[in-house]
Amino acid sequence: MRILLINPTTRRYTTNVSIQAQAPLGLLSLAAVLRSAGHNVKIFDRNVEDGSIKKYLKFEPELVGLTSFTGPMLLDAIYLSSIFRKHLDVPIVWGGIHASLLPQQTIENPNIDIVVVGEGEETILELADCIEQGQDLENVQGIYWKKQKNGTHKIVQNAPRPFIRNLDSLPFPTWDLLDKQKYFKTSLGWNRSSFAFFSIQSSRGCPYNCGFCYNTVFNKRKWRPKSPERVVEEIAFLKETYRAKTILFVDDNFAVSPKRAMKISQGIVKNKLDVNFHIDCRVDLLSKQVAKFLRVAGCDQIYFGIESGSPRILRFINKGITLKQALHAVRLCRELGIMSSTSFIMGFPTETIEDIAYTCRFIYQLNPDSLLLKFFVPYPGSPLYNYVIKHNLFSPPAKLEDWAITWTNIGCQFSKIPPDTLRKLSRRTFRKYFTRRIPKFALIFLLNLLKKKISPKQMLSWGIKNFLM
Ligand code: B12
Ligand code: SF4
Repeated sequence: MRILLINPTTRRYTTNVSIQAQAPLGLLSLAAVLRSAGHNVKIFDRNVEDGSIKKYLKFEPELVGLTSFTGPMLLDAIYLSSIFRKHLDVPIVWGGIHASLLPQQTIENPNIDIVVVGEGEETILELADCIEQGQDLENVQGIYWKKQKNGTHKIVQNAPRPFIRNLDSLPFPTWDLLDKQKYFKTSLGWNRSSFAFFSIQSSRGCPYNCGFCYNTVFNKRKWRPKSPERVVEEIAFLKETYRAKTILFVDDNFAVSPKRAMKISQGIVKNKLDVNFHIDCRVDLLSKQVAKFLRVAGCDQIYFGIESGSPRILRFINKGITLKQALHAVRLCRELGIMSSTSFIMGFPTETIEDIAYTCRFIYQLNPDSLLLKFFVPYPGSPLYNYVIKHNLFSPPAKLEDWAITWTNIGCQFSKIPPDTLRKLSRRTFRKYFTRRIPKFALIFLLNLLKKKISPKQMLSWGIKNFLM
């Protein structure tokens, strides 16, 4: 069966979310399973090949699948669904995080026939087989679908699908389906790692319960790891096949098991894989022993979600970390030569100007190598989403297309601080942080300029965006 999997773009609709093109790993994983079963799969990534609709219509797919995050990319996904619907009489299937968190509302959209809830490898395969053989979809677990009868339809919710038991059983993602150069060119990085990075998901889910995170509903607080051996094999495959130099682990929480993290590190060293890699880690999970193992194996960047410098807010969002742990983790990175990348979120419900002042001071004290300042958005499925609805701070959109939200267009105030003031405070915090690091950043900019990794125009626009606006 010919199957087209689409990664819709956010670029056309906003610049207010992180929009660098990254390979759509979820689709690569679905494609791998489908291809192993003999299906003919293509991937259309609108982030890197914007105007290629005609090319993919010519492929005449017999099933079109689209992925979804909450946010402006939904507008593109709806648009593309309508285009494919207009030209082809084939099932339009939605999956991914947004569709999984709000399946009923998603399936109500007239351009969508089937919604796959949760991880999609087993479901898409069963779906493709059923559709190819003209069978009914009654027994496919994990879907919402439109059952046609006498020219009309009714929405049917099938039984949920259990999690995949053994993630090692999944085939390697189909990187060969992508023009990798297109991703490498658009990625910007600030450390020693190569721009040409490959992503790997070495585990799924997370046992924690942070208030703003999708995990509680999507992964039901379960953490399911691939074995260290399998992870090392996947790195070796990317290295041998594509000469991969940098690996980005896109796990929700890479280091839930310190033992596994160390075993993966040992495997990388033992097999002389000679790669750099980046992970996401909670500050309370990074011990000196684990950090040393990671460093020796090539870890040169760790991304920490710290989120606030106010102990009260940390408790409110159920982050379960302390500022002391954050300081310790960042210091450890500095000591070992690992770049510390940190994220903070402003605008949580109940947050006050004093809380933001704590955050600002804490960032200054922490002095991480990189800083991402975001604003709170109540993503469906998160505990704080329920909180803001309960406290009448947010009315959830009634239609799929109205979920094209970002902090700038959401039109709500969740914290005690008016949005304009919050924006100003965020800029001030960033400037204070940045000013202190000017010598270091100037050097990095210069090196990036010399190596032609960044153009003077990009540098200028970055400066204007962060300092003049
Ligand atoms: C890498 C990443 C990015 C990359 C882009 C990735 C990409 N593919 O385009 C970048 C850095 C650009 C990014 C940006 C953003 N991201 Co992001 N990102 C991730 C991250 C860490 C990994 C995604 C991934 O590759 N997962 C691995 C694959 C295997 O899983 P998957 O994509 O979920 O796919 C599986 C299923 O969902 C399903 N499936 C997926 N698609 C489809 C399609 C079909 C047809 C079917 C049947 C099934 C199916 O099957 C797949 C295999 O099981 C996730 C967290 C996470 N661990 O998932 C956050 C995450 C997806 N991001 C998130 C957010 C909030 C953002 C931003 C808004 C951040 C910001 N403020 O700027 C932006 C929005 C970007 C946009 N396009 O709109 C949230 C999404 C919440 C939500 N409700 O949608 C997440 C969950 C993080 C979090 N903990 O909150 N992100
Ligand atoms: S924010 Fe990170 S630690 Fe918290 S629940 Fe989500 S993935 Fe887990």
